[in-house]
Amino acid sequence: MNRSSKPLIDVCISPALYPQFSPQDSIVVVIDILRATSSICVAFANGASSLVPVATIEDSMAYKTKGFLIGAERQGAMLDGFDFGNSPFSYMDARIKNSNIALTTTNGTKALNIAKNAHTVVVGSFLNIDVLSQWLVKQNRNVICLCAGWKNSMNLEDTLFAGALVDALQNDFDFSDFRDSAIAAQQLYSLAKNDLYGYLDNSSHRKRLERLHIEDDIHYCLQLNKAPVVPVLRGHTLYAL
Ligand code: 3SL
Repeated sequence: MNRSSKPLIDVCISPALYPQFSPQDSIVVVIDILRATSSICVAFANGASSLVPVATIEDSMAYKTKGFLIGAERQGAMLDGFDFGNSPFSYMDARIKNSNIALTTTNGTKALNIAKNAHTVVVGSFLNIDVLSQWLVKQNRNVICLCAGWKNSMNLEDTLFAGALVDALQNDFDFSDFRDSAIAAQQLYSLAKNDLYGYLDNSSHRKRLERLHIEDDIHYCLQLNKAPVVPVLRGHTLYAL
């Protein structure tokens, strides 16, 4: 970014589109509302020391011998042999305080890994929206919201959060430019904001999670400011700012 110009905000609605972006001088906010980035915020709000987002089940398992707590989700479910799956409630466990965690999920940890080439990578969710937007305002740097989606498809809940963040930043942040995807996300959020849960009624991810009977997780992840921390990626590891 030219330092004399105003920052801009952009939204990448699917990891498949991320190669089109130039994140080297930007802050990338990685978003996986259901449920990876929501659960990561909960882990740090409950005192986790660090969390390594890893790509594979084997990578996560390998951290067990290093004294880490390990988490793994595939098809929405926790896997045998792991301490946690991907429910935000499991990251409220007493073991979380001062722990080091390795986590692999279908889309969220993958998005965190592909964002590594950015200037800065942070984790976004409705659970940390105010503290995150206040921190972003202070950085005065271009922002890219990277929606994890589902296996490279766009999904509603991640784009809605990107729209909520655009909305929050618009009030305080002296943006020169909102890219079309940011405008679209913000308009989607304005349609949904009075009833996020109802708006997502027909969404593919809510339907996918229905068989797991985790409606409480979905309700939890759509609340504002329940986990007011900003997880930031340093090297391969997330820490709370
Ligand atoms: O894909 C992911 O990273 C998960 O958040 C998906 S799920 O909510 O556990 O189904």
